[in-house]
Amino acid sequence: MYTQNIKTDSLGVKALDEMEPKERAFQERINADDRIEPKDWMPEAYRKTLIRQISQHAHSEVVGQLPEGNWISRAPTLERKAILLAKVQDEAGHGLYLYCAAETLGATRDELLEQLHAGKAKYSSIFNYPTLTWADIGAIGWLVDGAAIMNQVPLQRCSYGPYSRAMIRVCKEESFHQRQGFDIMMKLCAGTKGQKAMAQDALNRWWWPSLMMFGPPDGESVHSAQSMAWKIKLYSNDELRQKFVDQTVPQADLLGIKVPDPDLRWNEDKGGYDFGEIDWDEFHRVLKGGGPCNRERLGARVKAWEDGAWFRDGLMAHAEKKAAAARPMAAE
Ligand code: BYC
Repeated sequence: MYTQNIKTDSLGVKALDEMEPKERAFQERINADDRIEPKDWMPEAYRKTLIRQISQHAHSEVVGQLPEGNWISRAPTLERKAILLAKVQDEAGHGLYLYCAAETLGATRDELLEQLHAGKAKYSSIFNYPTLTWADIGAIGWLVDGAAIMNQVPLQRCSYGPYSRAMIRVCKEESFHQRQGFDIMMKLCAGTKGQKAMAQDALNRWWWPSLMMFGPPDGESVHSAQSMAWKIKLYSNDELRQKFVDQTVPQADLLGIKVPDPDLRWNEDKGGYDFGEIDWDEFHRVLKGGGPCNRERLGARVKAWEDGAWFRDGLMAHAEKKAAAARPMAAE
């Protein structure tokens, strides 16, 4: 058990010399960049933090299929349709790897999905915004997948083995996704005046929600200090957000469209962009279920689960039949 009056650093993380031997040995492995594997001893809070983050990540991948799925039947060409179909299918695969990674920590898929369907588990705020035009599919690939990569590349080196390995494949696929999004934006920006205006409108609507994907500012991020000490997170929310802005603004310049932020300017001293205040009230509203599409997204997932009951039942019945056939016949 933890002792009272534990010595912590300024961010509230327990110091090594205050830890019990098991926990200290664990932290020393983390400090030495060792990977933690499912059967290794781990503090209960580490396990819980990972289940929370990995399952939220898995839910985000699955719910993330919905805004883009909306455009599969309306993609402008057969080629765009095939590419979008493959991308949306990739997201289902990402959800699968991530649910499997969460299962290695002792959570069951049913209980994780139950939390999502009951509205208790979060998924990324970004997927509660509507996809109104084809340009939104470009903006999602460019900005949303771009932000996802910025966040997930470091996760390939996180301390939990199954999560870090899942991220390697996910990041490869996300890179392709980002390119397809940027390609859509390039085509639109090189097109008619109306097409370029559509691209600008999509950037206007997706820019700020994309910055919110990185989570609350560091000062308000309740999990960051401990998650960084455990090397679940290798960079803070604000650090990754800054990297994303610095990477993305020149891409908007190349496209010839304007980031919707009057306060955006290059800061020579810090070697990065200064940018305007994010509307954190909007972020919290979306997290609490008050975004434009929260009800629709959750409703679609619950319906998919209910509609799939016959299929799950069929699989179980088939598995039971096979298992029964494999059992030695009872002596008569
Ligand atoms: N949306 O202490 P903090 C994708 C929550 S998939 C909703 O900073 P943490 C893609 C946070 O969960 C994108 N909730 O938390 C898919 C916490 O709430 P709880 C998903 C958010 O965990 C398909 C509270 O706010 N990526 O890109 O240290 C197609 C306090 O925050 C958000 C991942 O999941 C948000 N934006 O840091 C295309 C990556 N931000 O749990 C693309 C893995 C914060 O205490 N996750 N919250 O109730 C992470 O890296 C971290 O969990 C976060 C948050 C940076 C997101």
